[in-house]
Amino acid sequence: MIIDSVEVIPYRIPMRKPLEFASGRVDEIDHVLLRIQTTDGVVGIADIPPRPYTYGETQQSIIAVISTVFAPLLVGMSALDRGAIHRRMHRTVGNFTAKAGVDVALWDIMGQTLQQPVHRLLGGAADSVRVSHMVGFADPLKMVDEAERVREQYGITTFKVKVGRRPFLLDVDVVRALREHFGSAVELYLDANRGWNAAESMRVLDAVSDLDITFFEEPCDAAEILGRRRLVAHSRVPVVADESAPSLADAAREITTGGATAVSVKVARSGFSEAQKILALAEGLGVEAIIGNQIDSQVGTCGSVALAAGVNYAGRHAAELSNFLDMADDLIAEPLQIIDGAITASLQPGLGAKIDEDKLRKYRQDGKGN
Ligand code: MUC
Ligand code: MG
Repeated sequence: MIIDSVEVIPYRIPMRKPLEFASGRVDEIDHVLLRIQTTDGVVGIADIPPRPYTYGETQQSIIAVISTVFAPLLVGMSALDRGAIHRRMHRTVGNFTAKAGVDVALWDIMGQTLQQPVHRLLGGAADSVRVSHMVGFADPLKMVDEAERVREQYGITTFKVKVGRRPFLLDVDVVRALREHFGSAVELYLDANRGWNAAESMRVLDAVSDLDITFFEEPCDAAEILGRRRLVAHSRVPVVADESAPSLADAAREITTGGATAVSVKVARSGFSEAQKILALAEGLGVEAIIGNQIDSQVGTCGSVALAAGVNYAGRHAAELSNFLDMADDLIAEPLQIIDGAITASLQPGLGAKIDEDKLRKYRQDGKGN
C-alpha cells in the first residue's frame, strides 16, 4: 500500500436545481477528484467539494495545497500509516476538505487492498442508511412541493429545512406549511447557516414551538459567544454545531462550553478518521450526532453512506445523503439508488465509487479531456 502518485483533477458539472441557503448558493459542482495510486496499482479516490463560505477553500486552493504541500509528504508512505500521514498534513493548518479527501482516498485504498467495503472496516453497523433530504430556499409552497416530490419519488420522510432568511417569519411560514401539509408523517429540523443572531433565533424557536422540530442547526454564529450560549441554554431542541465544529477539537469546545448540544459530522470535511473521533466524542458525552452533507456528489455520498452504515452511533438519525439529486450529472459509473427512503451500503471493496472515465473526460477542466 505504498503511495506512488497523487493526482488532483478539477471538474465542473451544472446543478439541475441550484441549492440556496443563508451562507451561500451552489449553482454548479466545481469539485476536485483526488486519485492516490499505490505502487501495487490500487487507486483510492475522493471527491472534494470547495465551500469557500464555510471553510475558505476554493477549487484552486485545494489543488494547490494537495499537489504542492501534501503530495510530497505522502509519496513513499504506506496508506496504512494514517496516523503519521495526518501528523504530517496537520503541520498545515486549515484546509479541511483537502485533508479529508486524502483520508477518504487512503481508506478506499485500504478497502480495495483488503477486499472489504469501507463501511465494514469502520464497524459494519448496518447494511443500509435512512436518508434525510435538504430543502433549499424557495417560497413556502415551492418548498412544500419539493419535499412532497422527494417523499413520493424516494420515500424520504426526514427533511432538513434551510432557514435563516429575514424577516424570519418567512421561514416560520415555510415550516408551518410543511407541518400542515405532512402532519406527523415526517420529521423536520432546521438549519440557519448562521443567518440570524441569537435574539432572532430565540424568537424563531418560540414561533415554531408547536411544529415539532427535532434539531436547530447553526441558528446564529458560534462566535457570538454569550448570545449563542444563552440560546443553547434556553432551547428545548438540540442546537447542532455544523460549520462551528469541523474538527474534533472544535466539536469538543462547542459541546463542552455550551455552544451546542448536538453535532453534524461530515466525511467531506473530517474524512473517516476524524469523523470516527467526533462520533465517539458525541457518544461519550451523550449528545446527538447527524451525518451531514457538504453538497456532495454521488462519489462523495458513497463516503457518507460508508460512515453512516459503519458506525453504530451514526445510525441514530437519518443521514443527509440526497444533495446529489439536485445535480445534472455525476462522475460515478453506477448511480446510487434511494429506495424506500434508504441507501444500501456498497458491498464493493473500498468506497465502491467507480468513476465513469467518459464523464470524467467530458467534465474535467484541466484540458486533459476530449
Ligand atoms: C449544511 O448543512 O450547512 C451548506 C453549507 C455548507 O457548508 O454545507 C451545506 C449544508
Ligand atoms: Mg449545516
